[in-house]
Amino acid sequence: MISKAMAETINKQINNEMYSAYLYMAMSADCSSKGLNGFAKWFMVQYHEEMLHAMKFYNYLLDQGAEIQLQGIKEPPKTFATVREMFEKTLEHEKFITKSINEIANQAQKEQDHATFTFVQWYITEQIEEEKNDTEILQRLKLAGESGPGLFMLDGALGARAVTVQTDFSIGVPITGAGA
Ligand code: OFO
Repeated sequence: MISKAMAETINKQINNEMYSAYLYMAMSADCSSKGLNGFAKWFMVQYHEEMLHAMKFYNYLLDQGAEIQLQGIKEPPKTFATVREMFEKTLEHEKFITKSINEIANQAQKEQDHATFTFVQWYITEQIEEEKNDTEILQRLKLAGESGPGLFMLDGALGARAVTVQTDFSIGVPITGAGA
């Protein structure tokens, strides 16, 4: 069993993760409307990853016998000036998520909640990957250029990204493990 305060924090984090999914879905839609189908796919794969992040927290609360309290999801921006702006906003958002994950770990330590502290380690590692991916794509955008053949090439490369995470949550979500 976890504390009420910890359940509140995790419920808030479910909302953060759902907003992440929503934000990347909005970016995917904007890329699609601009004919950038590779970027659109990359962001849609990211959407699935974020849904998994939300559902892992959701299942953790259920496993701990805590109450699920779903909150309203903020509206994401509809359009973005450039692809570079999307990735700058993505990186900025992921830094915010890293901070919120670290705060969960801090709270768990303070409460001597070893279960949550262990559980959140998966997210701490995941955030290294998230920030790294966005930083690398920003570097590639700088090298390739934001229009013409460079952008077209990068669109093709990012379109190769495939969904590798669990997308069916009716079967539960393991607390640890790669399916995760
Ligand atoms: Fe993008 O890591 Fe969850 O939010």
